[in-house]
Amino acid sequence: MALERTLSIVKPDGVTRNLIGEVIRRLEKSGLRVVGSRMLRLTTAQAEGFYAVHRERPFFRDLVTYMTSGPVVVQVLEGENAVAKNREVMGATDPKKAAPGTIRADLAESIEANTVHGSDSVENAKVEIAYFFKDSELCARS
Ligand code: 3AN
Repeated sequence: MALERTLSIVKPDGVTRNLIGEVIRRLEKSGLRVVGSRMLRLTTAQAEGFYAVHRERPFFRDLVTYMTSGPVVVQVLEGENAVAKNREVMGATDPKKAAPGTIRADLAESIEANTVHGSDSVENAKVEIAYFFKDSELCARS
């Protein structure tokens, strides 16, 4: 098993509904460790840059509007197979299709307001972590 890092975001619906602690509780319970964390309100340019791979998708503008609608918590998680583990705890993008007991099945409001983001590969995790954090802002805990 590989020690990995991944980027997690508590999205505006999660922050607005006071679910930051509940999300982190579930992630920590799975064995993942928080090694960096910050709250911020994304600018339109930051949200567009972060979701640039979705630029041509029909939901892109709505997604940017939603992600800038309130504060988010960006955090870096570390652990064995952290990328896959985080996505397992999150559940599928569409909460209707997410497995019971996952964050999205239990807490998400819709496919857009789906409470959390998690990197989908080790390569993308590196890019996404660097988008928000300098190395010096992360505290290794392994
Ligand atoms: P995930 O966050 O599960 O990796 P992606 O990367 O395919 O999913 O999509 C990024 C974000 O775009 C999702 N978290 C969701 O907020 C939004 N999104 C994805 N698909 C749709 C859709 N069909 N309609 C509306 N929003 C969507």
